[in-house]
Amino acid sequence: MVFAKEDVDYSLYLVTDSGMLPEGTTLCSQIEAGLQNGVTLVQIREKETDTKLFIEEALEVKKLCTKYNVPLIINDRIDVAMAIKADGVHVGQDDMPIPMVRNLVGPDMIIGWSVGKVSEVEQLAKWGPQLVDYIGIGTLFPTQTKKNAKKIPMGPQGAIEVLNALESNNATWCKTVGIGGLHPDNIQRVLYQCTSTNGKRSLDGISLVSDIMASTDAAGSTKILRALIDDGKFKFGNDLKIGSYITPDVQAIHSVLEQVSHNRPLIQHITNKVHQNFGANVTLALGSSPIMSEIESEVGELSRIPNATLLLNTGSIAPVEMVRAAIHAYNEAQRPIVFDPVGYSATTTRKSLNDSLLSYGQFTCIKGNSGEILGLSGLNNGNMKGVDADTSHNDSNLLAKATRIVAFRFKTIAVCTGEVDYICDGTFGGEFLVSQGTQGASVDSLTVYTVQNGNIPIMGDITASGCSLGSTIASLVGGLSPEGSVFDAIVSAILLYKSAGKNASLVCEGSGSFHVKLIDNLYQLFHENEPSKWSATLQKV
Ligand code: 3NM
Ligand code: MG
Repeated sequence: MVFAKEDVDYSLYLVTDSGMLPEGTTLCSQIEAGLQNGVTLVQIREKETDTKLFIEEALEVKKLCTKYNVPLIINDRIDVAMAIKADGVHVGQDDMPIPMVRNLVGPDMIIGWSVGKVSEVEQLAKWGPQLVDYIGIGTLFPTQTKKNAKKIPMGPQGAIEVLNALESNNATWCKTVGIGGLHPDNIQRVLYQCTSTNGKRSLDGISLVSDIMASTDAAGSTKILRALIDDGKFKFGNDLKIGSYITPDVQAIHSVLEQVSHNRPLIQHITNKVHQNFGANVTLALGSSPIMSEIESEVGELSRIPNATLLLNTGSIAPVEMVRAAIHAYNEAQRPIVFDPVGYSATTTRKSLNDSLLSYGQFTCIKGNSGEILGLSGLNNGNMKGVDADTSHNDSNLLAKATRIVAFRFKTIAVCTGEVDYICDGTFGGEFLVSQGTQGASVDSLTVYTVQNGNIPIMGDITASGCSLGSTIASLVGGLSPEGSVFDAIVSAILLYKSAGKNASLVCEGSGSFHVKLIDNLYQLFHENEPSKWSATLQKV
């Protein structure tokens, strides 16, 4: 036993599989490439290897690990781990029960356990600090690596529930790594999103197989992973400043509109049929270019156009593969995505569709009506009739709380719309710290702002008025220059929309002309750019 348990670095944990080695490489050459470039922990996981060969290989790997001062863990084979004096063992839910493992290996060996459920966390907490040292939380995303996988991918939401369970059961000693389908395109957002709600912990690292083991350039692949973990920042929005936490003043709003006029962003709408025409006109009124594209093969090109922004509204959903490709492309291009989970929790179909899309990316802004935000927050699951805004949700404390929860959970700027709109920035500037959560800043510590302009009931008498606030937010966020503040842009969009809505309601003759007047007023307020004259007001809750 070389390693004191508290000195183990879980940040980049390589699990082996000699079944996927590229030609010209060996188990040891791939592991050494990893060790030379930032792997901090190694697990030999060889399901098909006979015992004698397993031991020979394990001894070779042990030499390498010793050379690079990295602990070695053996999967499942407690006998092998003891025989070669490995630093630890890793067992799954269907392997030997943990108390028996501890009896066999003694107090000093590291024991890891594969965990996917809250009940398993409760169990390890009952056992106390002497038994499980760390858990592999998975399966996070679909993976080809684990044959006959029994577990359904849990996404970041599932990992957060496990982290919360560790905190609520006081299992403070237990370290965590995420596993399953982790690759350079998702590890930063996983590390960023997966924090406990009390702000005290995030994953201690990521664990993966194929990204290194199956790589034709294991050294290069490891370097990329290492840099992403150490970077500590999920970059999206092309260096747009996220989370200024500053209440925008008239000057800031004026500047947002100027930037949009100058940059003329392209707003790709993937949206419901009812909203398409209205949303395109709203976008044009705000000096931006709409493109209503649902073509999978062009999302990459579109996302790389300067100031491209995606509005994703799930009211009538495009093919799921197409939508995922779009989320991936805009995240990859570091361009903003505004997500509108239409009818979230109105039906189980919509809930699972939205949940699945939410697990596939990072969103700059999540905007929903009170029913949707309450559903997303988990505060009133399923209590929603249809997709329209439900005006019965008017408990302001509850809505502010739901908005905070959504902002924190998705590390996004959450907007809850209704007679009063609630806005909360849960982005923490896009930064993450392995192990440290949000450095103690909890969901309750987030500031909520409201935008009000009295009741405008006629807003509810036209279709897609909520969806078009999404278009407005997307235009103002998308039009920012690199030094612009996303939070300011979102607040500006809501103030603009509510002011235009009020003006339109005062001069219209009914819902038909309200529709037209709303576009007129958005156009006029945007082009005259005198936010001091706007009637909507912003307040801190
Ligand atoms: N355990 P890759 S998923 C070994 O869910 C293993 O417990 C899992 O491989 C779990 O990084 C997994 O190639 C395979 O996706 C991870
Ligand atoms: Mg096992």
